[in-house]
Formats: sequence, C-alpha cells, structure tokens
Amino acid sequence: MYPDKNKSRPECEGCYSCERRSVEKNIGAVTGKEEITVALAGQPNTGKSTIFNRLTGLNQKVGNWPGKTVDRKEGRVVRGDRVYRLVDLPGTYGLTANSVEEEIARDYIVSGDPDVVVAVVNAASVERSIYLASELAGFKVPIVIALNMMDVAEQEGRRVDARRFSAAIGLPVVPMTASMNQGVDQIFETLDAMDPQHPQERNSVELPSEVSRLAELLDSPSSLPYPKEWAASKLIEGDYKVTRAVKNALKDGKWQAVETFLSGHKEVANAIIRMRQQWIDEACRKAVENVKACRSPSEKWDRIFLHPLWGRLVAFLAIPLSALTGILLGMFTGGQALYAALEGGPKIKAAWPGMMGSMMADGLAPALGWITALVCIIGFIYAIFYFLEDIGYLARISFLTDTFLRRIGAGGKSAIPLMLGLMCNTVAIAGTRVVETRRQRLVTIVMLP
Ligand SMILES: Nc1nc2c(ncn2[C@@H]2O[C@H](COP(=O)(O)OP(=O)(O)OP(=O)(O)O)[C@@H](O)[C@H]2O)c(=O)[nH]1
Ligand SMILES: [Mg+2]
Repeated sequence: MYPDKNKSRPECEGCYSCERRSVEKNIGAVTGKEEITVALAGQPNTGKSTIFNRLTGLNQKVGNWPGKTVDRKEGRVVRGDRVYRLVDLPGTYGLTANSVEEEIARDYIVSGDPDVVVAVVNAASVERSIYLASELAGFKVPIVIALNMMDVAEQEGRRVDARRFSAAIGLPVVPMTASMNQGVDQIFETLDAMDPQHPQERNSVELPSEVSRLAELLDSPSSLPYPKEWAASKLIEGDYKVTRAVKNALKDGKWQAVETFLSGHKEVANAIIRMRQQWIDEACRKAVENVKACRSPSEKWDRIFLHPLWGRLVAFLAIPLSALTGILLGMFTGGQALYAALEGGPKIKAAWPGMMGSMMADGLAPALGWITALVCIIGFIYAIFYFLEDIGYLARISFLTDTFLRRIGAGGKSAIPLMLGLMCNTVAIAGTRVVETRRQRLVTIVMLP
C-alpha cells in the first residue's frame, strides 16, 4: 500500500502503549520543537539497523545476513531544538522494487515523508552499495551518506577518502564504524547543520533527455503517487508497480501516448543504467584506493564455504552437527538438573512424608528438571545459530541453496526458516517473514518438518 504521512494506525482509548505512541508522535508539537523525519535507507546488510539502534538507543534486530528488517521501524530522539524521527527501512538495492521489503522501502522514500535520507553505504564495497544513492540524488530530499564499515574496508586493504567522495558526489559523507559506535555523533552533527527546507547542491546523475520528454507526457496528474521525472525513469526501466499506477492515473488517450513513447525508446533503459554506473565509477575513481591487493580473511574462507561441492557438503554437515552440539551441551548442563530432580525423589518423600512430599517428588521436581533441561538445550542451539548468523555463515547457506530451493518454489532465504523448523515450528513460521514473496513463504511453511 502506498504510505500516507497523515494516516496512522488506529489508536484505542486508554491503552498504555497507544497513549505512549501518541505522546511520542506528537512530541514535536507538545514541546514546540521542529520535527525532522530521517529515513535510513541502503542495501541489505549495510548496517542500517545498527546505526538506527546507535542513534535512538532502541534495539532493532541486527544480524549478519540480508533481509532482517522487513518493515518500517521508528524511534525518536530529542536534540537541541529538534526532534528527530528516525525511520529504519528494509534493505533495498535500488528504487526499483523487486520484493515486498524493497517496495516498502522504495514507496516510503518516494512518498515525500522523509525530510532527510541517510543513505547507508558499505565502505568495503562502495561500487555496489552506492547505486541506491545514485538514484536518490535525483530527488529533492536532502541526503547524507553514512559510509559505514570503515573497519572492514581497512581490513580488506581499501582506503575510502570521505572528503574526496563528498566532493565527487556533492553530498555530505560521514565515515563510520557503527558496530563500534564510531561516527554516530557525526551523523547527528551533520543532521543538526542541515536545513531540510534548503535545497542541497549536489552532482546528480545526468539522465538521458528522453526521461524529461516522457515526464512531460505524464502531465502531473494529481492522482499520480510519484514524482513525475522519477516515474518517467521507472516507466522506461519497466517497473511493474509504477507502470500500473501511472496507467491507472492517466486517461486512456494519454496512456496510449506514453505506451507509444516507451515502445519507441526501449534502448533508453540501458542508457540510464550506463549513466548511473558512470556517476558511480567517477566517484570511486576519485575517492577509493586499493592499498594492498590482498584477499580478505572472509574471501579466503569463502573459497571453501561457497564452493559448489565442498560448500554444500560443509553446509549439509554443519547444520545437523550444530543442532546436535546444542542438544548435547544442553543435556550435559540442564540434563544434570533433570537427573538430580529424578534422583532426589525418594529423599524428598522421606523428608516430607504424605501428599506434600509426593507432589514435590513426583510432580514439581521432575517438571522443573524437564523445563531446565529444555531451556538449556534450546538456549545452546540458539547460541550456536546466533554465532553462525553473526559470522555470516547462514547468509552463505542461503546463497548456496538458492538455486535448488527456487526450483521447488521456495528461495535461498527459505533455508534459515527450514533449518529453524528442525527445532521449533513456531519460530520457523515467524522466520518466514524474511522470505521474498508470498508464494515462496507458503511453500516454505508447507515444507517445514
Ligand atoms: N565490522 C562491522 N560490522 C558492522 C558494522 N555495522 C554493522 N555491522 C554488522 O553488520 C551486520 C548487519 O547489520 P544490520 O544493522 O543488521 O544491517 P541492515 O542494513 O539493517 O540489514 P537489513 O535489515 O537486513 O537490510 C550485523 O552483523 C552488524 O553487527 C560496522 O561498522 N563494522
Ligand atoms: Mg535492518
């Protein structure tokens, strides 16, 4: 659904959380401070939620695999005479939506709701993760580039000069390592210094003239939910949702003219991509330097973990072995409590003869023992999977299994819920939220063991 700034969730009367939300929402009006909405956008796994958590002090889900944030999340921070309403968005590779999460992020960015967009870019792979910013630069909304993961870039022998980068693209660039809380204050300082009403000078991507010619044909219909120029470029790129929205918004004759224009200018789509790529290459040429041509530790490990044969073999063994290790560790720790509870039954009965002792020995003590054993087993399994997630191994399993799972109607992102299904179906079904499409989600749920 197209998000509307003025629409909010229905609120009930008197409920504590609704009341709190309402106070938070109106905090700007209540305190007389200016409210600035800041959207955190960027490719999946670039550290948006980590930055959001650092900025707001909240605890959004972070992890080392793409697609964790599947919905918009908000937090507010009062700073000086401003209230910053921070919005953490799902990851998106660009402003052409290929999945539900990308659509949520894209629609929110183009809705006009954000006063500022913080585009999060991975410093270790600037060339790939700056694409979204190249599209954003075409909008009027002020942009700050958060050049995150500077530590990873350094480890991989890359030097990204934030000043030169900023000069090349004409946008403020803040180098940061969000996981170590570096650069977070500078983001706020940059935001404090910005006036969202004031147009930002920038070097936007020069798009082919056909885009503005097509935009003129759109004739700014009031029901068109997108900016004209942007909608024109997406029509040329064949964006399904934008095409449908424009078709519905235009009268028959006008849509005919748009269609004729599009069929006569099919080659422009490639020209748009080429021009964006030139913009990216130019900026990277000026600001990114490969200091040492070394292979990062993760690249070295990936030769095994992403190998078509060895990688699959390791994955095939790693998951059951991890689950088994968790079960064994749980049994050795929590199992002791269960053993003690069962062993101690006669002693309890001897100490408290009668119904009380019998209830404790045969009911309460074994129940507590079983609960302790199960909590330990589940706890260890989760700790092991958390570790695998954090080092990025689960993301590699998704990558390895993607081709196979797509053939049976699911997708690479189904691998993790399917693995969770070996332990607990409730968690696994909840985990299918990350799966890209509704159909893939259903297939995954049906396949759960
Ligand atoms: N080394 C390093 N790791 C980071 C940094 N920032 C975030 N991370 C890690 O990168 C991973 C991804 O972080 P998230 O904040 O979940 O990324 P995201 O962009 O919100 O991801 P999606 O919601 O899936 O799009 C996590 O394991 C973080 O701990 C950083 O500056 N350096
Ligand atoms: Mg996130």
